[in-house]
Amino acid sequence: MKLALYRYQLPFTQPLTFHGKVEVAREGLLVRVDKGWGEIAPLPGFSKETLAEAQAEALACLEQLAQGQPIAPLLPSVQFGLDCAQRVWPEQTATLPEPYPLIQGSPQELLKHWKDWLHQTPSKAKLKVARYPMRDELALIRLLCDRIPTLKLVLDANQGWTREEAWAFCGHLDPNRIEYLEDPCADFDDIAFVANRTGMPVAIDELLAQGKPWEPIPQLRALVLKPMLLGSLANSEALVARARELRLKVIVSSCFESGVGLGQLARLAGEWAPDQAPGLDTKRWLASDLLDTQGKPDLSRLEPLFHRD
Ligand code: OSB
Ligand code: MG
Repeated sequence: MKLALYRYQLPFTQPLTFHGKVEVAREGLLVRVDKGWGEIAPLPGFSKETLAEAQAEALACLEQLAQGQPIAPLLPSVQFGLDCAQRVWPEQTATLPEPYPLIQGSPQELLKHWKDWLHQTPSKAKLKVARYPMRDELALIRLLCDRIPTLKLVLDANQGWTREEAWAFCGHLDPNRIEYLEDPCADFDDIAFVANRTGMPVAIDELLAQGKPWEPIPQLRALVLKPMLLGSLANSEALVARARELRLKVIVSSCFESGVGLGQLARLAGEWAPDQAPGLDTKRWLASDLLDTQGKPDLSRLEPLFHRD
């Protein structure tokens, strides 16, 4: 059995902030099991494990596989990467809707340059909120909604507000122009309170990765699934099944993976949510990729850590 582990580093096109941590490059691992590849890339600020911890566990798993032993990794990114590498992937059938644009930048910059982002007038675009003064963020949202009457916004607060702040913010918005607001607060009780008082459609993302409790409420529109944070594919699939039961949308979302992980996330989205545009526009923020012209990982861009033929 061919086994290998590689490390990569891909610069961002500009520094990005993840829960207050500024990062200039994405670092992660690619794992190979026979002909299968997987990506193991904990996201600083979002994953509970560090890359060093993931690397140590991935190496231990490969040693066990090399000896013909079964593996049971505990870290979500390692579970995800090894599950992908060992998965039997079905033929790709669905053609997915185009990923919606992921807009980043300060309201000041975006108030000037929003046209650069939205010249192709997508039906949906995602904007981060709870980062700058509320007045500035609201002014930007108002401008975008005024200028592009067909646009619906996905807002993501990344759990950045208290109940009162979220309530105040949502009170200034027209819920009809918001596709949904992701993670306004850290706890579901607060999210439910705000959704109920303001009629704002909401979605949960980080709450799922944190394993916190939630329940269906009328304003809950979507489960946003980040498989890199959720771990085993079985864990993500259980959430897909729950979403179907509750008639919630499923949005497969990335954690700034390389082309290897993004390709697999697109295929998972094709299986789990073929009618939903996935959240894979993170690609735009990576200055280069790991894939060669045939779409295979280019070994010259990878640092080998483990190899067994
Ligand atoms: O805020 O949902 C987020 C990527 C990495 C970490 C956090 C987030 C994201 C994304 C991915 O927004 C893109 C998307 O979901 O549209
Ligand atoms: Mg989110």
